[in-house]
Amino acid sequence: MGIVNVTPDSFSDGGRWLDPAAAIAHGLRLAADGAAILDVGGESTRPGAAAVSADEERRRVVPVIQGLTQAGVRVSVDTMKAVVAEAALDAGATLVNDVAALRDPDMAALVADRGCEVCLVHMRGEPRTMQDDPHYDDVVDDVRAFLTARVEVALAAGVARERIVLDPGIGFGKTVDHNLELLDRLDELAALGFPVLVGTSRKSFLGKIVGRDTDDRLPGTIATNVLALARGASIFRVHDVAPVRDALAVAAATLARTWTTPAETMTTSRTTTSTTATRTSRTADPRPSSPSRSSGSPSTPTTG
Ligand code: HH2
Repeated sequence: MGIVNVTPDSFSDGGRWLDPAAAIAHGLRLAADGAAILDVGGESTRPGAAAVSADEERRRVVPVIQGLTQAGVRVSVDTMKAVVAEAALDAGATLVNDVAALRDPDMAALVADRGCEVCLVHMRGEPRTMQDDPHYDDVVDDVRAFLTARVEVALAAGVARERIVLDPGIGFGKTVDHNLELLDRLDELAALGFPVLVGTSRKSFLGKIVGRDTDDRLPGTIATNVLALARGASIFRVHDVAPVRDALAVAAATLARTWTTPAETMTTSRTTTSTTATRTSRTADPRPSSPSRSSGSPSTPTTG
C-alpha cells in the first residue's frame, strides 16, 4: 500500500503532493513501483496536527482519487469522516482506511451500504493528544480487545466479515516499547482471522532507535515490515514502495521457499482485487519437498 498524502503538514512528506496533478503523478509512480493499492489522505494524523474541515479534506482527496482510479489503480481513502469517505467511494475508492475505527456514527452504515472494505485501526484517544503519556495493562491484549469490539460494531451494522482489515495503529498513542511489543506479538492479532495491515513507514519510533530523521528511516521501515510479514501481516503501508516491496519479496520467498520473477509478481498484483491476496506466517510451513522456483501463484505478498 503506497501512501499519497495530499496534506500540507504530514509528518514526513507534508506539502509535497498538495497539487492534485503532482499527487496523481506520485501515486502512479508508486503503482509502477509495485503498490497494489494507494492510500490517499487529506488530513494528517500526526500528533498535534491541526484538524481539517470535511469540505477541505474532500477538496484535497477527491480529484486525486478520480485521477488514480481512472488510471486503473486501486485506491483506499485515509479518513475518519463518513462524508469524506462517501465522496471518496463515489470517486472510485474501494477501501476506507479509518484510523478512528468507525467512531463517526455514520461510518459503519456507509461501509455496510457500499459493500467496500474497511480498515479498523487502534488509536488511543485522538491524534491531537494520543501521545500524551500512553498507558496499557498489556498493550497487545488491550489492542486486541479494542479491535474485537470494533469488529462487532462493524458486523452489527452489516459490514461483511471478509471486508474487514485490522491494524494495531503503530504510533497512534503508543510509546516506542508499545510499538515494538505490538510488532513482535503481531501474530496474536493475526490470529483473530482478519488480514492485518501495518503502518511503520518512517515513523518516529524508528528515528528514536537509530537517531535519524524521517527521510533516513528506510532501513528501519524495511526491518519492521519484514518482521511484520513473518508474524502474519499482509498489507504494508509505506512511502517507499520499491525498496520495501523488494525486501518483502525476498522475505516471503525465504519463508515459503518458493519464488516468482518480478514480471510474474507484478502481473499478479495488478490483477489482485483482494487485500488477502497472499499471506505468510511464521507458523505456516509451506516448504516444498525440494526448494524450487514456482511458476504458479506468487509467493510474494502484494504491498496492498
Ligand atoms: N499511519 C498514518 C496514517 N494512516 N493508516 C493505517 N491504517 N495505519 C497507519 O499506521 C497509519 C494510517 C500516519 O502516517 P502518514 O500518513 O505518513 O502521516 P500523517 O498522518 O502525518 O499524514
